[in-house]
Amino acid sequence: MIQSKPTKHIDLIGFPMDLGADHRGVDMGPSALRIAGIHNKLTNLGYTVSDLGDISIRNQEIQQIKNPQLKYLDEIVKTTDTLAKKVEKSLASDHFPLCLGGDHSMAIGTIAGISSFCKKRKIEPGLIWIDAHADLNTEETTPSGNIHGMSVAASLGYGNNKLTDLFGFSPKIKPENVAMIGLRSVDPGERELIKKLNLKVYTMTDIDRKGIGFLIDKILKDLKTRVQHIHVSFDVDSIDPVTAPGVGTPVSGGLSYREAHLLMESIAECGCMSSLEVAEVNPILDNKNRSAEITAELVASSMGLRII
Ligand SMILES: [Mn+2]
Repeated sequence: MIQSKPTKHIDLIGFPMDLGADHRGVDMGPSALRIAGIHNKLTNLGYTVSDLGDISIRNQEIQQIKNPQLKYLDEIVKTTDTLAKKVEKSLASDHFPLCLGGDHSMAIGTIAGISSFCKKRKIEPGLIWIDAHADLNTEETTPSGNIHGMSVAASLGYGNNKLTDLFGFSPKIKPENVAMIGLRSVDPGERELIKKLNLKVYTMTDIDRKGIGFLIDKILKDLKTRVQHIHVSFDVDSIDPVTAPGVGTPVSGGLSYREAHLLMESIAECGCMSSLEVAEVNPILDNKNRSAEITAELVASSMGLRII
């Protein structure tokens, strides 16, 4: 059974990272989310919120790509390690870490911090990955060399050991404790890993057929029986770009506004989420900060905001 529940104290941790992605601008995501009022939306729900500020990340202009299959590897390893330590410290203080991205390479750090926390307490972590993409590439399979497409693979122990071995252990999470939902753009190498590890993957086709409410309830019910910490990693590109255009890598055919809310409301109802991250808000591609505002609303839904 779940032991850890969302606490009343939320730590906001900004991760202004765009080294893991091709489209520039996601480094402004944390700022856009703050401007969208994420802090107030959470205090209005009764939480105490501490904004721990942004993790310092060196920008692209003062760095070089050493390995085109693993772009900006060193800086990503260094900064995700810093993030991991902050996340672990937040959890150890019985706070709820809410990480604001930044590209999705952030998850390598978030999940490492959670996993280290769980390991010390001898509890099992679980992951709900909400994304248009699987982020299951490695340096061998990546079509782009962008590390934001490798986060889940690294957490499962696949890929370059600098990415898999944060805190000196790997894997960070077991494949049976991962569920992915919203997928609609999967590379050949990722497909192979999904099959090899028998990952629980729910694509947009599954959502069309069975409904988001049914699927998320099924995922939560399954995870609750086997893990004691559920982390939700929300890539804003899971939402349809017609609704949320300001994302790092837009893909047509995503979640509608209401599907995204029902998904987050169902997670709140479960009362079993122990950490959350939102990734890939890109203000440069956005329309007057609309995508960040939608994301802030979805975060509020996942933390308990109700219509009535
Ligand atoms: Mn992603």
